[in-house]
Amino acid sequence: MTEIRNNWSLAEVEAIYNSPFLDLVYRAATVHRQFHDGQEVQVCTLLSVKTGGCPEDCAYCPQAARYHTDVKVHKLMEVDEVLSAASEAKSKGSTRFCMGAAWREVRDNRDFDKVIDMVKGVNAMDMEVCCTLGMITDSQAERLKEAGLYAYNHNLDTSDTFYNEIISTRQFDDRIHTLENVRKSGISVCSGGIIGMGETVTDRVKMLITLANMPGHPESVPVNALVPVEGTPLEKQPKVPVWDMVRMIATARIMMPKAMVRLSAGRVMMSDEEQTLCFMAGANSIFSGERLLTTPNPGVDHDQQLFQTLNLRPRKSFKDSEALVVA
Ligand code: SAM
Ligand code: DTB
Ligand code: SF4
Repeated sequence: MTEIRNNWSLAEVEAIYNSPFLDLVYRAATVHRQFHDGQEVQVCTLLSVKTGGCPEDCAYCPQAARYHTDVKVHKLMEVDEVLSAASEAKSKGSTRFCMGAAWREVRDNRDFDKVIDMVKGVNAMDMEVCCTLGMITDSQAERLKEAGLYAYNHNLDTSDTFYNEIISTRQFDDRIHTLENVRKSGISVCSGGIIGMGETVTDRVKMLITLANMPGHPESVPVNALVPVEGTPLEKQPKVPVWDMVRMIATARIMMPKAMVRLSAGRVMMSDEEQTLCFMAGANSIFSGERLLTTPNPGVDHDQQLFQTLNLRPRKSFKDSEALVVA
């Protein structure tokens, strides 16, 4: 049986990432089947509850105030609007609902009180509720946990060494610190990154090692392909080759066998066959709906068709916590 490890070395993981393509996919698919149902894919929905106007300078992000993109700034949504979007997402088959805010960090103010009410409301709908709000302190994480937050997303995005090329307004260690606060509070950790920003394979592998060598692996690892947005410094980046996406997903799957590996941003640029390769390589979750946070995503109908073609079943919510209770 595959063991769960926290001592991955650079040379070893580079060798996995660079191994012959079909062997890599076969190995990842094998590990995937040891830990997951191969026919099950979780369908999640994202909602941008506070859009644009962000003070940070993340080079990929259309929501940074300093870049001139088409994103319209929108203040924090009202709780009832968010809850009706969550209920619609549930009716369309989503079992996890993730609310994103274009904040550098959470502040202890009325907006945070509102987010707490959103979390309580979505939790009461029997969906896994997730937030991505920027940096949080330990007491903010505890408050979110008490409100019923299931998971917190905070991506490392890239390696510690490449990080400064992409973001200057905060440090890689700030990200790690927030993830520690999330972990301590008992909230499920969601952390991954983006490929296609000009990083090397070593950067990709180093990011995965930082995640997989944590004392506990993140329960959820989103792998995003950069969606180049006009007006951002990365607008001219070439499309990520599907081969890279598959290698990244397969390597993440092999290193973190129990995690949900999420085929996240970039699906609009991929054919059905390309997405199928990603599922084969161990991806077992997608974001559904016309929009991610601000950029386009394949529609629900298209995804349902693909699920039918591949005989995939949507995964029900809280499966991980059930496994914990049984174990
Ligand atoms: N402001 C919070 C933060 O930075 O943690 C939460 C929202 S932020 C938009 C969430 C994640 O979206 C980022 O960490 C990044 O991985 C991803 N993201 C943003 N823009 C993207 C793009 N153009 N292409 C791919 N992923 C992107
Ligand atoms: C993640 O890793 N990808 C999602 C979710 N976590 C929050 C966000 C992707 C955002 C893509 C750019 C946009 O739509 O604004
Ligand atoms: Fe702000 Fe998050 Fe976008 Fe960075 S990724 S600019 S922190 S919204």
